[in-house]
Amino acid sequence: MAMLSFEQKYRVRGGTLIGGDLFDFWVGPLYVGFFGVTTIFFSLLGTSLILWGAALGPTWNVWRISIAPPDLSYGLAFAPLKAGGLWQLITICALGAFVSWALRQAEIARKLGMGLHIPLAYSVAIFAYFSLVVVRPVLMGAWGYGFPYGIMSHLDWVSNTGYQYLHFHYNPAHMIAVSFFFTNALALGLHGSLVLSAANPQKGQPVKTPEHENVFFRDLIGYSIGTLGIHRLGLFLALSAALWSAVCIIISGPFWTRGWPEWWGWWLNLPIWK
Ligand code: UQ2
Repeated sequence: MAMLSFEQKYRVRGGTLIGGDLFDFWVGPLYVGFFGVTTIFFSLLGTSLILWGAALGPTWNVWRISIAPPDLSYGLAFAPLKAGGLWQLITICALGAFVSWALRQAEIARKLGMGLHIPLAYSVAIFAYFSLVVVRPVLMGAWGYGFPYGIMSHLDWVSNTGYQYLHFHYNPAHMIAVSFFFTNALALGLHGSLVLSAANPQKGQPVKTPEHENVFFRDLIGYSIGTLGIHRLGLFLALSAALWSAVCIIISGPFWTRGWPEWWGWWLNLPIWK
């Protein structure tokens, strides 16, 4: 439930990272701020460039529209707009919008006297994207190693890139990332179902408290991580999943060029087998 009269108390000046009072105001329920303006700017410009790229053809089928990065022959140089330059500008706009959004989160958190956990967590998602379209392409010497912006085309890129290393599931960092994603889904499943089951008791029964939640898991597995603990665990699992995903793609190419199954040769090559 929105409590605008209560929220009014917290709608105070200050906490901005740049520009002082400039843009330090609200429009309806939304805070504007310097980074609200830059978010809108990069989003509109980036979306316009995507539409321009789509208009260049060859299709308006939303599943097949794709804006490709430059050919590998352009290396790390700027490419002509119709030959990957649009992809480069769109990438700059995307990063501009994402980073603006993170800084907007930081300003709002500072206004409210909160910790910076939210912008920090969101920054890890930005880093996962950054590692795909900037870190790895720069380490490999060409923007052409970035992924194309299209619904089917980016899936094709993932499949092709995976097969270039024969069997990507043998990538040890990929194994760790996948394990974190699955464990994250398990933890959120446990948490969501536990909270809803406590908040929705049988007919005529009062809503239950965290004491009941603790007892449920102590009865079931002899351990409850607690209400604060489950959120710390969830944040850890989610950030770990994104960070290991970044690791698994950054090492593929810049630090390992053969098939990933072959990497496990280190085990067979141990001197203990001699
Ligand atoms: C819990 C608790 C919650 C929860 C959940 C648990 C009251 C509302 C889900 C149970 C979680 C445990 C035992 C950790 C499971 C570990 C992994 C790695 C999945 O105790 O406190 O708060 O939502």
